[in-house]
Amino acid sequence: MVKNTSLPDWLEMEPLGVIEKIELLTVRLPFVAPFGTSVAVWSCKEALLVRLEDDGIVAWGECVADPDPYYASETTVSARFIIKNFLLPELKPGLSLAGILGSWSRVRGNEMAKAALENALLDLLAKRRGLPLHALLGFPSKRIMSGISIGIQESIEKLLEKVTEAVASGYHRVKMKIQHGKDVEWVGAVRRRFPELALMADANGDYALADTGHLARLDEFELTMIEQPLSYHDIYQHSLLQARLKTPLCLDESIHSVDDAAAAIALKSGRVINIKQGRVGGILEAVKMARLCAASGIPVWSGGMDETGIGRALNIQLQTAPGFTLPGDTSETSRYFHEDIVEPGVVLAKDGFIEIPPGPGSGVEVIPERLERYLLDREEIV
Ligand code: OSB
Ligand code: MG
Repeated sequence: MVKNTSLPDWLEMEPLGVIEKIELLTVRLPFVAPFGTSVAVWSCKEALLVRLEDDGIVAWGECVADPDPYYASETTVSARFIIKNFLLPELKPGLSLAGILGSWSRVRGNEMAKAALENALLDLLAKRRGLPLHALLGFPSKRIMSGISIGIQESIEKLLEKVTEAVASGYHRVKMKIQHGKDVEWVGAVRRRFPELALMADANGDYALADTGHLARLDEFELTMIEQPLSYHDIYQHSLLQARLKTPLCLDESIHSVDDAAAAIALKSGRVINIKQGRVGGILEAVKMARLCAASGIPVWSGGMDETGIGRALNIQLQTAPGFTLPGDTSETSRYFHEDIVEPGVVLAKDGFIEIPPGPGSGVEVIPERLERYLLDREEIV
């Protein structure tokens, strides 16, 4: 029988038991600098958090949805509605995690809502055993490669400044956001200044197939990849574009499940996949996707959604899974926030790697006074 999850067998069978307390919280943390993309400019991170408490253990999940539907169709409010009304009612104490995930399969889409609650359940299961999440999943600890995603800048000079800083910090690759009017010339300027840099561009769906000739002008800059050049929900047209470009394409927005990844691989829609566990329905689906991609010769990396320290810690744990062979969008905490709600924050070693925190579960702890400072609302469900 094909297993339904990537969990070790013993964990797949074990009943979850009663969870004493379940809360949904919303936080809003100001960014150090606004983050611009072709679809939106965000000046703060507003996130829905799931907090579970049981037998003295506190576990957390973070929903990657924004308050707006500009990156994805889900929002903080839609995710809260789905979690409260359709996901939490399935948390029956006699069910194992695999059983709970199975019962959620009836809920179509809403991957970000599912991931948030799955994150918290995995954190709880790991903490009950005193294990870091990667160990619970059966993956040895390792040092994690780092990458940085630089938002759209006002000028090429400002962009070169940002890239210079990133290179000095030791990031293993730099991603720059592009959009119509800020693409070929801007990428060219960065490439001329940094001829050897592992550089990629992310368009967040700003182009159409009719722009093929224009996008082909990026080929001369030897980018490691171009991320989601075409529509947020397209897989097929990317295959037509990929056939015309030398540069590898990478899908982000349009991949929501292992089946989507399989379609993209079969169609040759790209040569790389950005796996955001929050976008694909959680860490277990992400692990399965990475495994399928590895078996198909498609390298993957962990994307980010400018998460608070909770989500970033989960993304770090995920990157111990087989298949994550490229640097992800996991950057230092100080680049996003003056103050984050967790400790320890993410800091790069001199060689640009990130160490996995040794603590149980996600490895980070929420600091109550800081949570309070950035809290918008807190609702006790159980
Ligand atoms: O397209 O990868 C993206 C942030 C928010 C929404 C979409 C994207 C991003 C990033 C930043 O590129 C990733 C990060 O630093 O967490
Ligand atoms: Mg992207």
